[in-house]
Amino acid sequence: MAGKSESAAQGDAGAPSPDLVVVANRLPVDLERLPDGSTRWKRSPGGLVTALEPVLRRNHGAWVGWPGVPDAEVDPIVEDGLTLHPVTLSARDVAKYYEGFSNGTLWPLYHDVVVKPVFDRAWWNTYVDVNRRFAEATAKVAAEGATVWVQDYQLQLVPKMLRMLRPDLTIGFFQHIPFPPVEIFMQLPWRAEIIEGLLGADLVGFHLPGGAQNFVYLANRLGGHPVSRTQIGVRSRFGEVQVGFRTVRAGAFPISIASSELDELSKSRSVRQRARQIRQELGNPRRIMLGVDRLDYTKGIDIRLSAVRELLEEGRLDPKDNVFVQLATPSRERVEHYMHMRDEIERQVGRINGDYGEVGHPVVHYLHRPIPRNELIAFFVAADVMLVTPVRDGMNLVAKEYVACRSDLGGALLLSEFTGAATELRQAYLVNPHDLDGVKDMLLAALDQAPEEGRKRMRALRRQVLAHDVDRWARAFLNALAETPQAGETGASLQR
Ligand code: GDG
Repeated sequence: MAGKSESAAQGDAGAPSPDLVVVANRLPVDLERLPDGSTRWKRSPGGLVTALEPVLRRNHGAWVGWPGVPDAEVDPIVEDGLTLHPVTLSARDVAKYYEGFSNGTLWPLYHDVVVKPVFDRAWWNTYVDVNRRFAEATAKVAAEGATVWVQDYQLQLVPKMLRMLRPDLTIGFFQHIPFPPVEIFMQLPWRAEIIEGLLGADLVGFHLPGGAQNFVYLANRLGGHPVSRTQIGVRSRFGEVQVGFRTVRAGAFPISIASSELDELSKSRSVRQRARQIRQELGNPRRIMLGVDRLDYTKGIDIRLSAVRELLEEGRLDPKDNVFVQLATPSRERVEHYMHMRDEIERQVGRINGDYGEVGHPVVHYLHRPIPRNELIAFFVAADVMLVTPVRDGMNLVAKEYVACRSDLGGALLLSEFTGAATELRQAYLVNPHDLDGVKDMLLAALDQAPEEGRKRMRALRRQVLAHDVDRWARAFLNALAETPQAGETGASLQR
């Protein structure tokens, strides 16, 4: 189908056909099932929605995604000129495509094989099937010559499938997690299919140049052919791969946060007050250490706990005037590795408190539940040292959020070198999370930093985070997509 389909001419929901379509595993709203069996929509404000909403609204945008509950057959909804198109997933789809192939195979494989990926053929078949349904749903709604932006590792086959259905579209893909080196990626039994899937896009974006390089190298081995500089005749900041008559570009677009919004919120009187109250509730310790993560084995929560434990054992950290708060959001609770990891972390927390806590004064305060946004911001404002110690992380937005919340120039950021954020946040206390002694020393250095040194570092970190916000990220990607060789006229005239 080369042209506009019936339903594309007039969107299913009665709105005009969108010139810009975002395709993501999840919609920016969650469907909630109430006890009486009825349903209602609840907004789920993530960074991606904040970044993309304005540009989507300027372009009669649409969003294609799963509403978050299985077997929900719901109609598209129109909200302020933005149409949301739900893709239905059955409970079996969720188990095999989402929990299985996405989070039991691709997630560990792309994060340095931290745990062993499971290669299951039935999971793969469902991944192909669900990707096809996302591609078909998108093909139905996009206007003639529209721009489509596909997000993340759950949908890597969509670019190729969509191009076959709608060759008139300009297609971009952004990978939010790392893209692994050849030695690791080649383990995947379906490696060629994934690379071919991604090569359906005109532009494939990654957080770091290394991810783009890995992709171009793999594409060369498994899919198309890289275009040499002499062939293309220009110096390009993008890697390029020739696929038949098409040229696919790959480049780095480090994602960020809505920095100024967070900066403002963190200065509000209510947040400041709550931050003071948090310190009081913690027993007015001299120093508060903080961790904020989805409970995921890539985030290195165990490493921070080991560092704190050893420092207590060695008498280098006084349990009377130091506390560590770990806020852990429940995540992927039905995936096996996540169940084990939760048990292990809670055992570590229990041991530290058993050995070093007092009644009414634990050393580690651990919450396993989602925290409201404003409460989280108050914790950022209260924390003296923020611990971000993943063994691998595509970017890590928490590190940037902490910095955006410190207009007082207080606090210190302890940051793993294995996060994407570490390439931008050079004035953080950088650590190799595999070197426990190094983490311990750096944690003490951050806790004991001289106030002037701390302010100097935080000022530099804030300059970076406030200047490079998520809006800039979205524009950079869409501009680069509009400049790709095949981008149609509609792509070039998108209101960015
Ligand atoms: C993936 C990549 C990449 C966490 N707990 C609560 C809460 N959060 C918010 C944080 C932050 C977001 O969730 C987590 O983002 P991260 O970037 O830290 O990590 P992933 O979820 O793994 O994200 C990552 C990202 O995609 C974007 O491309 O940076 O590398 O793995 O915004 O603040 N928010 C609230 N309550 C919580 O309890 N309100």
